[in-house]
Amino acid sequence: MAENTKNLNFNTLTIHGGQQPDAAYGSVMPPIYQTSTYAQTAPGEHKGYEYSRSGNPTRHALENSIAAIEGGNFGLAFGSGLAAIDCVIKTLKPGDEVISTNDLYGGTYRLFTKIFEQYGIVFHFVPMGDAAEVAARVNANTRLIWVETPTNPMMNVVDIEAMAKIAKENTALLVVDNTFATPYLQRPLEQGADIVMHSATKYLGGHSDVVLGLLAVKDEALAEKLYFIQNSSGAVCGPMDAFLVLRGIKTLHVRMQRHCENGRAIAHFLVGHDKVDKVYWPGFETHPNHEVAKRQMKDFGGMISFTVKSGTLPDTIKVVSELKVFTLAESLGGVESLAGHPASMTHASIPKEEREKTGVVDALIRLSVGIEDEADLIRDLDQALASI
Ligand code: P1T
Repeated sequence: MAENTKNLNFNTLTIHGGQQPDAAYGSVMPPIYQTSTYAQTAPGEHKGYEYSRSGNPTRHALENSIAAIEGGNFGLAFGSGLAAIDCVIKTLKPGDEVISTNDLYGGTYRLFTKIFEQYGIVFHFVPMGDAAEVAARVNANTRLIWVETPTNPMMNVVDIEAMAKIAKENTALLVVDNTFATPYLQRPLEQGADIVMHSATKYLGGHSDVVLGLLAVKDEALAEKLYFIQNSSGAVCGPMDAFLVLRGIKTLHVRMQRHCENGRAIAHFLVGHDKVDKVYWPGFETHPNHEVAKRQMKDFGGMISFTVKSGTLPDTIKVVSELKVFTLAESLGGVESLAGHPASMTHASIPKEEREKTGVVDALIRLSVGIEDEADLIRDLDQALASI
């Protein structure tokens, strides 16, 4: 991170964190260095870059930005969120064990169970509301505690400090997938995590126009280990995509503020609606982890899940299909509001009996509340619910 940006506050760091005007012409945004390679004056003599898998100035600008806004010292950018997760798990070896949140993004679950279990890594999926339950699963082989908070799609909130304590006592590392909260709401590295991971495809990019993953860490030796894997496995992002996420991050704080305001309004609208049964949003005092959310998050975000009261699949499909301002689509975190049906979309890769244990039933709808006009969003949900 650039020396001159170290003491700035978050709303300034999103714009300036780790950034310098470009050395060549002083361009304020880093140029998109769309190049695979760099001229050398003699073998090994170059200006800091030799091949774009190993390093690219536009990617580095983004890597410096994520390090700055997460309060880390090092950042790494990948071709997707899953590629970033893949890099973290590749620090392990056969026989190593991971304790993971039981309710997490379906693609993460698929990567863990369908790919890495084949290589002898052992995963335990544990509800993390009660830290004692996690502590009880630790053994001599535990290397990582993997936390997603708030969880996708059930909005459970995991106590990061409690997990960090368990990790430290057992010389394991704590990884936090901070995709739903973003560093605007939640600061895992300051709360004791070793690695922060992002699907930057979501709020950091913020405009649903790019797929990209990020990691941020404080520790240099850990950063070097991850960099070795990033370069060796090669799942880096391209410079254009790095540029887009860098641009997105500059408005993160402004967008998040509105996501939270709209999210709050919609959560309260849904909770009083006669066609709606349960509403999952950590801002409610009745949310089982509300106290933890209040302590570790600045606000409660724009992600909400709810169930349709009739509980039937046809009614649920009808509601998401009738929406006109919300778009029925996978993904989240963009300026536009999206609605999803986790059971058949984002979490279809989790076996039905597994997903239903965590609450991902057929009647569940997930909303990514965008930054449009609040009244238009509420009217849209109201007319879709009125159709059943
Ligand atoms: O899609 P990708 O950039 O590879 O990121 C994977 C990922 C990791 N972690 C969380 C919490 C996520 O939500 C995701 C991706 N999620 C969706 C595509 C979704 O609609 O939930």
